[in-house]
Order: sequence, then structure tokens, then C-alpha cells
Amino acid sequence: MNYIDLRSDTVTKPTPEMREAMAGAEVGDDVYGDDPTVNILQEKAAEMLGKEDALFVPSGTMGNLLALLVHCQRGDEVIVGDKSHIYINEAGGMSALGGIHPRPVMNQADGTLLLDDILASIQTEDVHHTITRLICLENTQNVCGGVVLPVEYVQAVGRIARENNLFLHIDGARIFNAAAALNVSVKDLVEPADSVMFCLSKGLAAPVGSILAGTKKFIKRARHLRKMLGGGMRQAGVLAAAGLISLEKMTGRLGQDHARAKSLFEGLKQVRGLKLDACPSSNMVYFDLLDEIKLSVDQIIEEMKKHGILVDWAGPRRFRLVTHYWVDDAGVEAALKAFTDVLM
Ligand code: TLP
Repeated sequence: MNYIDLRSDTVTKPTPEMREAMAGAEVGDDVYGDDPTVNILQEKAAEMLGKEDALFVPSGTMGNLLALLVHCQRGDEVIVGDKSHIYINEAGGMSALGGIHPRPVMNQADGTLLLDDILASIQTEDVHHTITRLICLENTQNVCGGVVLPVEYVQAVGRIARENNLFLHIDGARIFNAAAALNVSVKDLVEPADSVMFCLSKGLAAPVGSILAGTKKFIKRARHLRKMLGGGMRQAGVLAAAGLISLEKMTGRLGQDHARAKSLFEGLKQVRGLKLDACPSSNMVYFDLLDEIKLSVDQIIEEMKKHGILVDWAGPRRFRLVTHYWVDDAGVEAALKAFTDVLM
């Protein structure tokens, strides 16, 4: 069965053009730095982000972990959102593998961390305290609704980082969605950051891979640590070839996914028993089930599957739907009809 898959944008399969490029990709051993396609991808990504250098990594999780490991020493503290992917969805890698201490700050509904909360969380010099080293932002902020942090906010956090001698890392798994929603260049959006990670394998539809960007010195160290973690990928040009198409062809079309998320949101407003979050600003729609709905989240997932629609839970009574390249207008209509039938 050909399902309409709204569980995540991570489910995107490569486009026919990507498959063709992958089949014909020029490759070499990337651990030797010899893969021409990987090298082109890294150069292009660095240029688009306005950073000196970039590194192709297997996943967003590894990209974020590498940034943490490069910026921090064991025992250092990192200011993170309490709803950030780094804090709640990366298996505690920073602590387990880096001995790094997270300092969670509450994410507001708009995805931001209050500037005063950030300032209040920076440790003072005291024998009892850890050393604060890094601030992490997430843009778009996934759990807060795929919400977008604006340029001025990122700049304000950048100023706090500089004034307090801290690094700023952006988990920009969906930074191109954020830039599209704000109608600004990615370069401008990440300018204050010392390092940025973004995913090729989400809304940009590549099958595998993320990019970590920063200074040449930062990337040199990240490359060493990537090898240590087993992330040296040899003839990775077959993957980078798809990533290049992500950058060239897919970044410009994300607005379509955002428009479809809005259509989904508008349609779901007409469906019984749902309490929707605010209108989506990127490609995610979150909602809760009202008490009048007696079906459980798992039962709804099963019923929707019978209608050819894959959805995923985001809490005991909560769903997240994500639009992407493989969900067209007909897919949105089909999902709305299925929800109407299942929740009738
Ligand atoms: N997010 C996935 C799940 O892990 C929740 C999803 O379906 O949204 N940063 C952010 C903000 C992310 O949303 C994700 C993945 C990552 C990092 C990690 O990327 P991968 O999956 O490539 O390790």
C-alpha cells in the first residue's frame, strides 16, 4: 500500500533526480578527504551558511554531539531548552559521551528561551559551580510546534554569548524551513552562531546525512571526533550527491510544505474532538484529543493506517503531523477525510 506518511519529514525518500545523481556520483575515500562529491557538498553548504567550513555527518544527532564535544570540556555546562531535541531526544549523548552537563532553561511557547533566563543560568565563577561554555538554540523548534526563531532573537542571544565569552550552537535540523518561513537567507539567520547543524534528510528529502558548519579550526576537530565516533563514511559521495540536490532544488520549495501544513490545520479545525495548537509557521501541525474522543492515540494510529495514512503520537493524547515533499494537496485532503471518518 502507498501510504501518505505524516509521521515526520525524516521519512522522505530520495526524489528520482536524487536517485539518478546517486547512481552516477563520482566517489572516493572520504576519510582521506578524497571524495569529490562530498567535498563539493561541504563547500556549498559552508558557503550557503556563511561559515568557513563544513562537515558531512551521518545524522543530526551526531552533528549536534560533535558540536558539543568540540566546544566543551568534560564538566562544562551547556544552556539548552528544556524542550530541545539535544536535551530530550539525543539519548543523553552529551553526558554519556562528553561528560557535559546540561542546564535546561524553559522553552517558551514561541520556542525562545527568555534572555533573562539565559543570563540567570550563566554560572558565576565559584568553586561550587560548573563552567558555562555554550548556549544551544533550536530553529525551527520542533516540540514547540515547528515554531520559528526570528533573526533579531538569534542576534540577541548571540550578543549574550559574546559578552559572556560563550559559544552559540544552533540545532538547525530545519533551518531552511525557518529561513523560508521568515523569508530571509539562512546565512543571515545563523550569522551569530559559532556552529550550526542542519539536516539534509528531513524536509530537504535526502536519504541520509546532515551538515555541521563552523570555523576551519572547529571543523578540523569535529572531523577528528567524527572518526572517533565511527562516522568516517568512505565513499559517501553516493549520499552527498543527493544532498547537493537538496541544497540546489529542495530549499526553494519548502514554502509549499508550510502552505500544506496550514491547509491541514484549517481542515482539522472542522474535525470533531481536536484541540489544535496555534496556526503552524512551518511544516508541523500539533493537536490534542479532547475528552469526548474515547479512542486512544494507539487506536487512532491503527485506524488511520487502515485509511492509508501514517500518523504518530507526540504525547499520551497528542499528535504531530508533518508535511514534506511526498505529501501533495491530495494527500492533505485524504488525511483530513480519514481523520473525519475515524473520529466521527
Ligand atoms: N527529529 C526527529 C525525531 O528524532 C524526533 C523528528 O521526527 O522530528 N534536531 C532536531 C530539532 C530534530 O528534530 C531531529 C530529529 C534531530 C536534531 C536529529 O536528527 P537525526 O534524526 O538525523 O539524528
